[in-house]
Amino acid sequence: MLEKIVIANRGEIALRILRACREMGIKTVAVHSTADRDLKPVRLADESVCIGPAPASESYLNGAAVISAAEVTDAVAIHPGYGFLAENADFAERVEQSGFVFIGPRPDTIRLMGHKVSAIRAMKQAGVPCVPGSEGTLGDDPDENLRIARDIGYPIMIKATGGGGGRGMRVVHSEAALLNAIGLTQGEAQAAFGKSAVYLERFLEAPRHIEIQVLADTCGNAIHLGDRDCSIQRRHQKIIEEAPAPGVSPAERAAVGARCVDACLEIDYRGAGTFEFLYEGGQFYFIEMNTRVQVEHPVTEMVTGVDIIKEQIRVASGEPLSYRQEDIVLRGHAVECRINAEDPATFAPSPGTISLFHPPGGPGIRLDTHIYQGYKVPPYYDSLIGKLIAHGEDRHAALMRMLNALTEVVIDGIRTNLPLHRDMMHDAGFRAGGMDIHYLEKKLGLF
Ligand code: MV4
Repeated sequence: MLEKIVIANRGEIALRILRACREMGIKTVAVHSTADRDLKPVRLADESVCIGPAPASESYLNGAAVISAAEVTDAVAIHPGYGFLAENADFAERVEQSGFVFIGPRPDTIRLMGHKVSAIRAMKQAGVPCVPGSEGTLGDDPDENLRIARDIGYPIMIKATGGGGGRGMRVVHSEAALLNAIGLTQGEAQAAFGKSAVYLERFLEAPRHIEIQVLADTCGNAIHLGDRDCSIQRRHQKIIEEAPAPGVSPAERAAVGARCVDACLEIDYRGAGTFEFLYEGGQFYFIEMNTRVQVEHPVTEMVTGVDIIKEQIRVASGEPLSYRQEDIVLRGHAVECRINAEDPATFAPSPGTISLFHPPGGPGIRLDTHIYQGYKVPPYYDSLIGKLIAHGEDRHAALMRMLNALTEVVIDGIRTNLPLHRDMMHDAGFRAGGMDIHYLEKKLGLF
């Protein structure tokens, strides 16, 4: 088993990884910026190394500094968490070339999945259902592009291969608008990502965002841990996630999960991964794969009982997964509310000192957070300060526990989105379940 791990992240996920290491008897090294000296995981880790100034570009995104920290502490592996360097194939490659274990997929896999067109091609090849679309990126023959679009059918979405987080996308409703829209999207993509390549997909008007969690080891095993519904989002930031996805039958889940497992075996996947789908009209359509642990992994942990971080570490050390597919049984329902340090009305970041903190508790309640009373939320990083997770025997029980916990929790001194979460627990659409990706923005009046 890996003896000492560098945790190349901050905040709640650094603490989550630290706890998994502790349970496994693995020593920990926290790396941190000058702004994060008082971070809880830094205080709790066996060792810590300051890797640079506050801006992430000079600290948490500085791959050479992270690898140096592993060198000076005699660590054997690096866990990247999510964000920052987690899906940087060049970083993963340099970690391995420097003689350390990268806790994640092989660099080539990260690269393949990081390029959306190659990811879709690989998944289609492996039998994963994809959105009807162009075979690869578009060429510069207008007649050919019109023909491709006609075969797909309107409305169509033009997507830049270099895009992400909702950038570099455009919807076209008719053939008359296609060629101009392709040119505009290519121009914007060139300016924003340095690559003008675009591809086409049938535009799904009101899908849900449902994803499948997978785990694969280096001994030839791959399993899925069911699905998560992440449709409650605003401007591509997920706000509430849950597992399992409401209204998806066990048979549908097993079928799409099996396609994902087959794809993992086909591409020789390693570690934890997420297949992202749009779900509309009872069909799953693959859009992309994430090669990291995700923010919302706890809802899957609550309904499966699997510790996803511990499995990542086991697999990275060459051990087989602790579970076979038949061991995975979903129990009850789990919901996660992302708690952000932001103004509840304007969504503007709200850094500052937490003057009062009362965490919630009770059966089925989990709070993944690095905050404490007196902690100063720095202004340099994203505004996620914690994740409140409620588990119950069914969805209703989980929501009632969540509402209780949201009522109990006190975070004073900064503004948070807790009022939005409290409101959502009473929202008729959300309570009914199965709302689409536009639901929250429509409710907030953004559309
Ligand atoms: C789509 C789509 C509709 N049809 N693709 C947005 C981010 C990127 N990762 C994929 N996205 C979308 N792709 C087709 N063919 C709608 C979205 C989309 C979306 C997807 C998931 C979660 C939230 C979203 C919000 C707006 C648009």
